[in-house]
Amino acid sequence: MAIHLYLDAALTQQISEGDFSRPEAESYNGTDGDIKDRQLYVANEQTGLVSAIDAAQTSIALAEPRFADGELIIIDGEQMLVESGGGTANLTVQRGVANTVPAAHDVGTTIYSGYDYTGLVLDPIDETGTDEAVWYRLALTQAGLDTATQGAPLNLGDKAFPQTLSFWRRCTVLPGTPVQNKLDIKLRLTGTENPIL
Ligand SMILES: [Ca+2]
Repeated sequence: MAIHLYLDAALTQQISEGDFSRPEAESYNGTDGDIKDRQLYVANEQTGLVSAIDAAQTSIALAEPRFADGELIIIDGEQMLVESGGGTANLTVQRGVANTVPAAHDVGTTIYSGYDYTGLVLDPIDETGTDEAVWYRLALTQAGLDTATQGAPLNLGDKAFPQTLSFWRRCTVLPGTPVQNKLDIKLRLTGTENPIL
């Protein structure tokens, strides 16, 4: 999916996917036990346009290397198909796809992965050593953590492409465990990816 988890509302710190190269990790005092809450964010892949484009040009420059060949992207309501250059900051695109109209776009305008999502669900999973997924609670608000069930999935619902969703996680480390940098619990995000109509 062209949707990611981030540590910050500005979406500059993307959490790694499938491995722990950039984990959502914190250090805990396991001797006395420790509880830490953190707000996290869910957003479509996105970046800005480095220079203005007219309604016809098929080469576009991105502020950050993003997107993949064959992916739909959207800027101001015009959808484009990435033909080549995916994963780099310079894309070759097909303009005005999916019955949208090619138009000029200003420098700095945000370009999103061109998909909406329905039925998004987050699920804490732990496949490393002992299963400690029950150490995590998830909720839409920090107050909601108090009544959230340990290890239970969280329903995030639907998300349109420009929306950023947020949620909270609480990690409860029991007393009498080693002091640790807790990073082996993954947050699995599932849902249905839909074209923008
Ligand atoms: Ca574990």
